[in-house]
Amino acid sequence: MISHLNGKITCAIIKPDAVKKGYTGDILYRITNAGFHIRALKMMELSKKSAKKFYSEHEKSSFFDSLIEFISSGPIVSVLLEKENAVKDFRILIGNTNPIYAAEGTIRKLYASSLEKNAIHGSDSNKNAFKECQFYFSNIEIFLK
Ligand code: 3AN
Repeated sequence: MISHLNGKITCAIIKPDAVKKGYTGDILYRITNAGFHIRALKMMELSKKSAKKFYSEHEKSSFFDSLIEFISSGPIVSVLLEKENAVKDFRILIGNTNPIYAAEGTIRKLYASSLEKNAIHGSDSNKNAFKECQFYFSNIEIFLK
């Protein structure tokens, strides 16, 4: 069981824009330097079908089609991270969804190019963290013994 990790894990995705620009190593360094432990990691490409499933909560948004196109446009790196207060601390580390409003030193301020192509994803709640980690790492129990 992984319930002992409730509140201590989050799911990060380094998005196609950042992977294409070669920022993966720098971003992972910033994440681990901020005290997050990498418990699982993989580089992959999302099919449109999987992308739609992952972003299903946005399916009524005007930007949905474009978001699906973008997130499935090239390799991504999905990462299962562990830390106390993982979700909240990771959202602080990555910064505002729109890099224009992201604080100095945040990952989106440093590496994102636009509101859509914003370099990195971080879960927004503990519930979604588990859901998203399971989406990318179906064998999650192996990593989180
Ligand atoms: P966050 O990723 O900060 O939780 P969400 O969940 O509101 O932000 O949005 C999911 C993703 O959808 C964002 N990371 C971004 O890539 C994209 N997105 C959000 N709002 C817009 C928008 N107004 N126009 C285009 N893309 C957007």
